[in-house]
Amino acid sequence: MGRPLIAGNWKMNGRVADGRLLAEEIAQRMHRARETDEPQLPECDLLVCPPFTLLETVHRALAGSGVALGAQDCHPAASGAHTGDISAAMLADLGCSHVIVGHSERRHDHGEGDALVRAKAEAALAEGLVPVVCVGETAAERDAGRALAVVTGQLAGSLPESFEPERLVLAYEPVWAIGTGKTATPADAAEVHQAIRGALAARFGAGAAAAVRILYGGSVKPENAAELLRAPEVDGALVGGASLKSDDFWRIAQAA
Ligand code: G2H
Repeated sequence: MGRPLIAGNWKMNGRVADGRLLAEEIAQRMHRARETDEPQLPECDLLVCPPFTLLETVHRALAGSGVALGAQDCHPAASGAHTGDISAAMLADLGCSHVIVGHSERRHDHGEGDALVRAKAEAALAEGLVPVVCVGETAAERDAGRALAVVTGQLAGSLPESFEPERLVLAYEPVWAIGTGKTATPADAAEVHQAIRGALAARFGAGAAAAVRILYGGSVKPENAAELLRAPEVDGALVGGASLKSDDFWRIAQAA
């Protein structure tokens, strides 16, 4: 496995002062770890994805920390008459290097389907951003024994045409485990991650499939991070609720 990625998805949380404080706390931990070796620098890459309204503030607070900045969504078009939307170019302009696309909350709250998610991922790539493409099954789909079929189907429809493993991140987030406190077992996660890796190998070749990072997301906490991150084929975590406390986010990073 390559270097893991721990990504914080702040979702629709935080006013400017909250975002600044949280980002400053993370940055300070990074600076302190670099200067004193105690606590140790996490052996992973770190990414935070605040809401659009906090991107500029967080970008400033993270400057020089080595923590990357991402957004939670983008529009597939570069500009134009799309009231309320934000393009990948605008995100790049604000200092983002990553953007989450196809998160289940957008798939469900906004009816986003695979074709739109793919278009967003393509738009991100065109602006030099790394898309974090999310897939995951619902509880009903899992109970019906369709988890792997649903996830590989979403994958087939959501991935951009050109696939460069270092320019793309995947996230498996079982919908039933998101914000519910229910976590997939390491074996559940490994089974789906293996299926994702297999589908990627069939489409893009074994080398590319092995090199792409596949994150697990869904109620990742300091208490369960180590065992999830040790599961086969798990290359990091997409952390929601627990990324809103710098201490928890840091402990998860230390577990990687
Ligand atoms: C899944 C995850 C982050 P949480 O949505 O994307 O959120 O950790 O709160 O389940």
